[in-house]
Amino acid sequence: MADRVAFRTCPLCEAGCGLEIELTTKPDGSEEVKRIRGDQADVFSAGFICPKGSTLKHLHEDPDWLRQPHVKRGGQFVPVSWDEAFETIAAAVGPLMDEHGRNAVGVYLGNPNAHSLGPMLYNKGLLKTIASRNIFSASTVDQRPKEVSAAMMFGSVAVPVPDLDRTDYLLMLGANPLASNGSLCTAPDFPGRMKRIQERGGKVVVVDPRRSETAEVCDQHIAILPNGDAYLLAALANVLFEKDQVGRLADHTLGLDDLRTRLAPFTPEAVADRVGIDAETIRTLADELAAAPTAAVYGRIGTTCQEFGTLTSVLVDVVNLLTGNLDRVGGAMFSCPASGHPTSKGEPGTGRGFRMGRTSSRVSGTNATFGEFPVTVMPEEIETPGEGQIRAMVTVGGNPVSSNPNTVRLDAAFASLDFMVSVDPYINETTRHADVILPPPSPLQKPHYDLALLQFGVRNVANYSAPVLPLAESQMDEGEIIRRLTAVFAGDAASGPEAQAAADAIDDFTAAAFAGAATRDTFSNVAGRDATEIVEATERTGAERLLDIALRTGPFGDGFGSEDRGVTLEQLEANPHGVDLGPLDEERIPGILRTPSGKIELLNEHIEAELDRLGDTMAAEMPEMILVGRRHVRSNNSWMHNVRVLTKGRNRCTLQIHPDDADRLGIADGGAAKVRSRVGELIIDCETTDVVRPGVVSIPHGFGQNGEGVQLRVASEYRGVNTNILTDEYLRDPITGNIALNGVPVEVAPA
Ligand SMILES: Nc1nc2c(c(=O)[nH]1)N[C@H]1C(S)=C(S)[C@@H](COP(=O)(O)OP(=O)(O)OC[C@H]3O[C@@H](n4cnc5c(=O)[nH]c(N)nc54)[C@H](O)[C@@H]3O)O[C@H]1N2
Ligand SMILES: Nc1nc2c(c(=O)[nH]1)N[C@H]1C(S)=C(S)[C@@H](COP(=O)(O)OP(=O)(O)OC[C@H]3O[C@@H](n4cnc5c(=O)[nH]c(N)nc54)[C@H](O)[C@@H]3O)O[C@H]1N2
Ligand code: SF4
Ligand SMILES: [Mo]
Repeated sequence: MADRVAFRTCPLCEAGCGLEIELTTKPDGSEEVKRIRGDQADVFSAGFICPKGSTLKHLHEDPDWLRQPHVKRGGQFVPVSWDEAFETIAAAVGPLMDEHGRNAVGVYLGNPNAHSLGPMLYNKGLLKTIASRNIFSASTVDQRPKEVSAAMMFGSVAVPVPDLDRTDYLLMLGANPLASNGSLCTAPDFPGRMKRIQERGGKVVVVDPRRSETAEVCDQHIAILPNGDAYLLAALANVLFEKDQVGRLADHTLGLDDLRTRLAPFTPEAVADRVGIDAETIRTLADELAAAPTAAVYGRIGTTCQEFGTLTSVLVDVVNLLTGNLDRVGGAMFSCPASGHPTSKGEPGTGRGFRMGRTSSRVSGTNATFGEFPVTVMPEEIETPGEGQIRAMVTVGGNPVSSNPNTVRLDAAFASLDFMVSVDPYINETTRHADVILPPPSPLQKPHYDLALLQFGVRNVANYSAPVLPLAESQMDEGEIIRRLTAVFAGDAASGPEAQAAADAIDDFTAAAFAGAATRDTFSNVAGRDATEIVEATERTGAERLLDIALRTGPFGDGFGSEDRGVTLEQLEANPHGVDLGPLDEERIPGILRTPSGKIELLNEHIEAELDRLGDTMAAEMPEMILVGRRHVRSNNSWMHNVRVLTKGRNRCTLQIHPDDADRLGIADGGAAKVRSRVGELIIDCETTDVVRPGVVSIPHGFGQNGEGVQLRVASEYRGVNTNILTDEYLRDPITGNIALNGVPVEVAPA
């Protein structure tokens, strides 16, 4: 019997499932987690959970999860106090920045930042204080093309999501939600939502070079050649233009006729060879999309992490527009997050739109997008001497040496740094290079609100989780870690009461900035009010205070008394299963558009150049073998292989290869293959299977935690290799510099 039951949103992936956590009290009065299940009463996930969700207990109890700061002395990590850790950082970065300037410090913000309330709220201040131009994040190994596409078309990072619960037809490209549980589309129980499309008579079509787990359960799988999506979507648009179904949005769109002309060469017949799909199938697909009562096109990693990432992302929404399904129930819609929307300020036509090229990187002149350089230039910026060379790195919740391309080169670059600090719980491929590690508490010890991911919700919901378990004496709240680190970079005290006071001042400053921004927003429910009064009206501190301000001044908020009722943090605390704010609204356009024209902008110089390139490469010869990635439901990027209940069983880090290719190359099922790309080579176990199309091989990422100095007892035993030994940092989406992790030319031979 449980002594207490707590409810919490799972922070591990974008689905954000509600968890029911049973705890018992031990004789010493402390609590222990007994069991974790899906929370049946959760307003969004209704009991759904994947195998990872129940492992928060294992993460919390993992002996390799650091529970106090560590500093490297004589090549060994030793535990130290927080004050000592921050003093060590201050002693190194102060002189380093004095001598070499602020650009000598590089920052990498990794994936878990999007799932952690403290960093989400305080990282901005940290970056501003470090004031370096060398900022990198997981966004350019993942989604930057989608963000830039939205910024180009809609004027802000308002990414349309498929209205899964009401659509009649879902066309999904390069996504495998049965493994990933969905991305840039927050939909707990994505598999169940897909199934219900089928149950109500709808159709689900999956476009993927691999017959993925999702393809297995869909109505039609189309095995495309890697990187073929832009051609396919261009051909679909080409056919759809003839059907004239844009409807209401035609008046709110700029460049429709020009785009029609530009897409004219991309007929289904013209692209068929390049995409590996016959013209008839493409035409039928276009006809079905046009005929379905409602339809949504959705593209993910297989479409963003490839050479035509931004163009493909634009074309996904062009097809949604051409079928009349953009911004319409059952189509591709815009979420309205309770914490405020990126487009909430200003009026249509008042935005600056997407502009490129204001900053370019020192070594290769690569463009920054949204104030960040793509990770693809990180190695050259660390290696190349001269003014502005990166000599120190700060990583927060990231494992780039595992997750970024050409990992061998990046590993050597990290090893050459003068100084490195990591906010991270583990000693892994990346943090082994750190001089100081500042570990966050476990997910069960943190407050949670999905500030980032609810921007992509297929429903509007709000769900706050208080920490389930208290911090140990030796631990520090993650928001506090970021504030203390910020104080160090600001040159404030690194230890003692003065350091605490500096961190508190940063908190107050951030709260004032949040409230100030809300009162200056003409559309806000607190417009024109006094910001100080708003800060004082919340009786909280830290992340909870910022969250309370964001929620109460957001589109569903109580406006600190301006509205009779509305979302507040207090209300969310009283509703541990979340608050449902309803399905997404249609006809948000033109209201949410922030492009300079106030319209959906379809073309610009970047997209035009990409369309030219698309035409130029249509007949290009394909490499003999092409590498793509995949995920497994029991793993999570590079960091959950230390949980034994997830990694047990057969080796999942295999090269999937078609039997015809295996025969031709002399590779036996279960045998080993040597895979080589422009940048590296590795040896891997083979799995001969017709799930991949001939000419395509697939390797999952996030494996290979067996390097020297890695302190992950379970993960290091795993028989895996890192596929990013093969991925090539110079294979990029040209607009964003985002890495093309999919579509890497490789040679495969028996090992
Ligand atoms: N080949 C290939 N490579 C890929 C991909 C692919 O499909 N193929 N996918 C890419 C994608 S989509 C992404 S998003 C990136 C992700 O790559 P990264 O941004 O590097 O993120 P993770 O691999 O998730 O690593 C997470 C790090 O954060 C630490 N961590 C875990 N929890 C917390 C926490 O609560 N707080 C803090 N501070 N740290 C924490 C972990 O110990 C680990 O070091 O990988 C990319 N790499
Ligand atoms: N279990 C688990 N869940 C996760 C993660 C994890 O590591 N493990 N990572 C999380 C993160 S950070 C993210 S970003 C999401 C990603 O979520 P998804 O985008 O769903 O990612 P994947 O499951 O890798 O599915 C991508 C699919 O694209 C296909 N593909 C590859 N190249 C191409 C191509 O050129 N065209 C087309 N059409 N398809 C192609 C691959 O074969 C693969 O099936 O998952 C999140 N959820
Ligand atoms: S799908 Fe799994 S990992 Fe993702 S939020 Fe739900 S339980 Fe957590
Ligand atoms: Mo990701």
